[in-house]
Amino acid sequence: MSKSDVAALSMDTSLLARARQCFLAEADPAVQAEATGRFDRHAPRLLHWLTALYGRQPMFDAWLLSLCTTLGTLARARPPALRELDRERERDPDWFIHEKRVGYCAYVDRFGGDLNGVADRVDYLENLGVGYLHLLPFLRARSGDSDGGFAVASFEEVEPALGSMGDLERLAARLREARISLCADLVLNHVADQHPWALAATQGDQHYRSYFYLFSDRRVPNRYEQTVAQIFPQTAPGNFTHNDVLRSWVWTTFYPYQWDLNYAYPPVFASIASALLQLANRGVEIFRLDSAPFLWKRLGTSCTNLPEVHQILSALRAMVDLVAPGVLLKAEAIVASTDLLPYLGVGETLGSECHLAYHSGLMAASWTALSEGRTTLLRQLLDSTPPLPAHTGWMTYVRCHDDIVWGVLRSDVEAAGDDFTQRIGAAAAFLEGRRPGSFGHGVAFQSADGHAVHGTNGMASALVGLDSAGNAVALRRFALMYGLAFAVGTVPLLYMGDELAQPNNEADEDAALIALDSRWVQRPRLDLARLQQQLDPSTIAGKANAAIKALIAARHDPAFDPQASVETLACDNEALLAIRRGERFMAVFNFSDKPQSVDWSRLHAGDGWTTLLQTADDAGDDTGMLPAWAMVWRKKP
Ligand code: OTU
Repeated sequence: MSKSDVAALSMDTSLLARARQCFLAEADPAVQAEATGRFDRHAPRLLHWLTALYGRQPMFDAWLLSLCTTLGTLARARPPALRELDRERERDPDWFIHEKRVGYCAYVDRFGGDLNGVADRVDYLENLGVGYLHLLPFLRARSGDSDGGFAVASFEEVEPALGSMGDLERLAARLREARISLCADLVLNHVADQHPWALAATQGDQHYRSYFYLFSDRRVPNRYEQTVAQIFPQTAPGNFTHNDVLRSWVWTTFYPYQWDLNYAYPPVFASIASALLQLANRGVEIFRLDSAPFLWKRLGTSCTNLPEVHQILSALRAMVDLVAPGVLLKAEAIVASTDLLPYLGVGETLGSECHLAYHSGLMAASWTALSEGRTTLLRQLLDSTPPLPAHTGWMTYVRCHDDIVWGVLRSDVEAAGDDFTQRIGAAAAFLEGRRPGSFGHGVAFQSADGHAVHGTNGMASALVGLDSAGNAVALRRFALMYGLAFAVGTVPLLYMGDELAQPNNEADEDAALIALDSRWVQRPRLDLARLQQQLDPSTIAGKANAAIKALIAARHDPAFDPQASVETLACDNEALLAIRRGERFMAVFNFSDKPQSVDWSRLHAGDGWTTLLQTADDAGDDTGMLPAWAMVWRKKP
């Protein structure tokens, strides 16, 4: 939405006044002033975005007022401990930036067996230095295939094998005690075909039919297919699935059993909004907004990143600020860098959208750099990333539960004058061990024809070639990749198993899953034998663990300012990447297989600077060479 559009939208002040009454009705006098203050600060924004989205719908006013009544009820239901957190964070909106949090991401069953088992591992996380725990989907999923839980059958129940809502509340409280924020997925683009909304639609309920995109024949779907990409071209080709009971084509961007929700129908927004706030009231502090780019469709477009998507997210943000201001929203938008920025509110006059976003372009570009032995694309990406808006941050990561989605780099590669398929195809082939001299043991994802470039799977250790040899050089590559994410991120993420350098998942019991969807190679169970070795420096697990802990510790040095933005430094050597962050921190990374000389004084990091961290002996020496794949962090005391 452009500035003029925003200005053109006038606020219906009488509606706002009525909404205020609905929100504040029955408010306890003790919190009345606080609730009123929040309403006056945030409700105009909420109303603004909801009017933009739904203002022309019949019965808009009545719908909005009933939503505000629900929000008031949810605000009053917020438990005292969470209210305290809300107040703390309202006073300090940069809390998640300056606390130098490190995130940890895991599947409940694979990490702890169930939610109680995860609670038993809180000490482990605390010890590691984690301040944020993202648990992959744990709500009740459909039976049978469920895309790792991303096909949600109930927002109100925990998957029975993982525990109960009570267990979730206890785990959240235990984490809170340890100052670890619990992050959960809010899968808001789709629900499972077994979700009550989908079942009601199948039974012919008109209201619930409107929750989905249903087409009686292929005419309209065919037109959409001309401009809409495919996420799983091999295992779930096309974006529509025929439903025999409904005698309709259902929009299913992902797997056929994941039905896209129709946000043009206001009750969908209201349902998802309450699902979010109910989970927030149980202690979820951060929501990973899964597949955020897909929330709105328009013929003739890619049906991703449309302006309405940003209106929906801005409305959710205003709602969170109003009802649960301690909560953070994180965009999972795996899109080109230029499309990514608006998720953090860049370019919006009213500012606030998500607090955090994954920097997926940086992740993919760092793997490209490792395969090419040169940092040109990485530098280009860092240089084209503008400074962040206030109170927002990048989630940086080396690996996650999904593939490395290469498409996010297409426009950057083309801007560099290169052919995407050729250049990125070569990088992917390298990581997948399909090129002479390659050390990677990755697995191609959904691109079996050998020409198309789609995604690459694999644990970090497999992609850097650590699982087979476990040698010092491979370990340096591992530390280099994590070192970059930790040096440039606001909240860097550690993916479960990487802190022990776990190899690709080859468990027999997962063979069927892996054969169907190779993302399961990077979804192993926590290796308990390696866990025992975490402090043993003679083991690979112990070495990787020490490397990760050193990074976490180095970030806590006062010279490392997470609020400062990252700048690249010229060093006339494509093998190297040199960055500075603030006045007192800089780092140099050698992405090549050969030693490179570093001229510290040219980088203005000579006199008065000392080594904060290094991954090879003597790498920080003023006159020294930087060995192959080594990294040095320097600081000015
Ligand atoms: C997200 O992923 C999840 O992270 C995946 O695990 C789910 O399968 C998917 O949503 C459906 O719920 O579209 O914008 O290429 O990166 O599917 C993000 C694979 C997504 C993922 C992609 C992704």
